[in-house]
Amino acid sequence: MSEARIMVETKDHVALLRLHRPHVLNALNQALVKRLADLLEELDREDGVRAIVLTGGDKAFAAGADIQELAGMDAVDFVNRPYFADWERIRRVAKPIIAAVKGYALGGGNELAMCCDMIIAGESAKFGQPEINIGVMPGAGGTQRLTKAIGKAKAMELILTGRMLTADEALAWGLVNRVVPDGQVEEEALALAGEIAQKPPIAVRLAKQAVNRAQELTVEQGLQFEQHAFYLLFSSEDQQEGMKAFMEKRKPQFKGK
Ligand code: CO8
Repeated sequence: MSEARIMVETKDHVALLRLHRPHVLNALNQALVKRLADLLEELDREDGVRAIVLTGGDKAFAAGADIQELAGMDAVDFVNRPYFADWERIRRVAKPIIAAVKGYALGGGNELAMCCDMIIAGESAKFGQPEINIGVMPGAGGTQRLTKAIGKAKAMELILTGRMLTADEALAWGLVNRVVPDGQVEEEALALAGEIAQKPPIAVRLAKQAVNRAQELTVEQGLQFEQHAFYLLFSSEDQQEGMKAFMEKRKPQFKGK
């Protein structure tokens, strides 16, 4: 079996990516993260794809960075490779990505779920940043994204104790969009992606970017980004079609132009 196995299926404008390293609970080695970044960039360029679902296995979405691989690295390796470049590529994907999480989403696995735009959790899902237990700390965005998602006090508790959140706790703390029985996680995520895939693709992409700016910029800068993105949409055919269809009381036909 290839060390960087990810299955891809595309249907009705939605791509489903499935991480597959079950013997190590989908531990994220560099080859797997690179393959994921390659695939996401490819799908980002494909006109037929409008939304993406990322999932793992039944026991684990991903149990974190591959500790076997990490154990053999030193600080200079991280700089020279560079270890986090593929994570940056994932962060820049313009199309919406929904994580469908069953089982463990730990360390880099939770960070990967948080790189996605929404999270659908199965009842078995367990989220955490247990790096502290192996002598390190989150390195792929955990201290930043978890804090933005659930607030300082709760993020501090999870990161400093390494304890895991159940799916229901993750829902109550605002980390995930909804919790469904495990057997329905993929279906639910695909349905949400399918709903988004019906919307005008350029507006979806710009709206995703604008929401992400809310996490990164001042309100002043974020509002400026939003306004410019809003103006830009008035040069799209889909804006004309959307408004015309509303006035003609019919369903719009969006083309991504
Ligand atoms: N890396 C490598 N192998 C792993 C990992 C991992 N993260 N997690 C599980 N495995 C392997 C186990 O070694 C085991 O292999 P084997 O069968 O050969 O012994 C197999 O997967 C099954 O695991 P367990 O037998 O341990 O299964 P259990 O059901 O008993 O326990 C747990 C499941 C609780 C998930 C347990 O496996 C565990 O604690 N895993 C490690 C979780 C962890 O510490 N994650 C954080 C890693 S550090 C990190 O993510 C840093 C992030 C910053 C950089 C991000 C870059 C990707």
